[in-house]
Amino acid sequence: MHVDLDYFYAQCEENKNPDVRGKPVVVCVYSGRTEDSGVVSTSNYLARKYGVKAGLPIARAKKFLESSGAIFFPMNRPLYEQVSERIMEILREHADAFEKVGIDEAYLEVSTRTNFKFDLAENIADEIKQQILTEEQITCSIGIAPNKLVAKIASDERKPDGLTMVKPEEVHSFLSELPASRIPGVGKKVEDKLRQMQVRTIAELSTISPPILVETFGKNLGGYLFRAARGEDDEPVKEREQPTQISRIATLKRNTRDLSEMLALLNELANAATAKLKERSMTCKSVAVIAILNDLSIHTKSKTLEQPTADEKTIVGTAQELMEEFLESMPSAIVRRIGVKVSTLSKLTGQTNISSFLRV
Ligand code: DCP
Ligand code: CA
Ligand code: CA
Repeated sequence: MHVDLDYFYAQCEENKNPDVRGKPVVVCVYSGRTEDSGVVSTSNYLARKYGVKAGLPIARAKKFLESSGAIFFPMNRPLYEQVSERIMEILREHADAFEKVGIDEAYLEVSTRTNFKFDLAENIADEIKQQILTEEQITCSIGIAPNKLVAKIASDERKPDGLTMVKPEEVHSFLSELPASRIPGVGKKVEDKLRQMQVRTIAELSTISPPILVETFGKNLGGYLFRAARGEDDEPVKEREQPTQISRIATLKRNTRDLSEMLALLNELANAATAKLKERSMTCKSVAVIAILNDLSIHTKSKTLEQPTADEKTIVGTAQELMEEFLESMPSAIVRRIGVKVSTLSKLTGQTNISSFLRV
């Protein structure tokens, strides 16, 4: 099963700002250079009717939507991450194995719990849609198929609020009429090349011989296209482990034991580790610095924080403190490379429910 949330960022904004319902909604990534510079991140389906979609320059979107009453929002990533996190927890409960593949989509293995019965999978999909709608007021589209590839294509078939089931005996007919561009990974470039080969549909793609595909697209992509055109895919749904630590290491401009010479790089590394932490919606409870000396020996010094954090100031400040202590403790150390590591990680959201406490 592949689940993809509909016009996700824009739907989050609609829920947060109920007044905008019924109007075109556009979520923008402002670059900050001029008032309207930047691009559209996504838009609701009403705005799409005006031709406004991801990647369009904001100025053009404004033109397309002139006097439509459209509302423009700056991207509010933390909000979307929180909503996503809660929805992923719902999805996880319905799967034998669960693989999140982006902020708004995931694969669910449901073979065992349905005993390979597609009708039971359809019931699960209905339940999921209902539960996400009730708990988060978000609609999604779901594809059910014998493998990940076809499920992904199917989830895109009836958007928004779609449910498309493709049973094994239907894979061939389902795919054949679709444009080749519906195959994940077939972007503009591949599509152009295929068009030069008179290939528009997946059925047409399936008539191209493997040697020609490999010659045109290389071994990997060519082989993938050959199998994809036949709906073949045997990738398992992979549970992704949460990382237990995040570290960033770099080499100093020159060897030194002068903290002031290290500060700029140290701060940069601490900021980079913090950014990664935030990207994963996580907090850390320990911070460490790593020092690799001119004799290549490796030293670390760490500190446990009073409470979990993802705050730059705290992490940068702690890293500086630790490096200072390290240098004092090793009066002869000449440092070549430095690093910052954050560990004892936990999820920022979902922490308030009892089950996540019990899991620790
Ligand atoms: N996104 C983005 N820039 C892009 C594509 C996507 O910022 N070029 C963000 C905004 C989307 C989110 O990722 O809301 C999910 O991307 P999707 O491609 O799944 O698009 P939507 O969920 O917005 O729309 P759809 O209903 O077509 O799935
Ligand atoms: Ca989506
Ligand atoms: Ca998506």
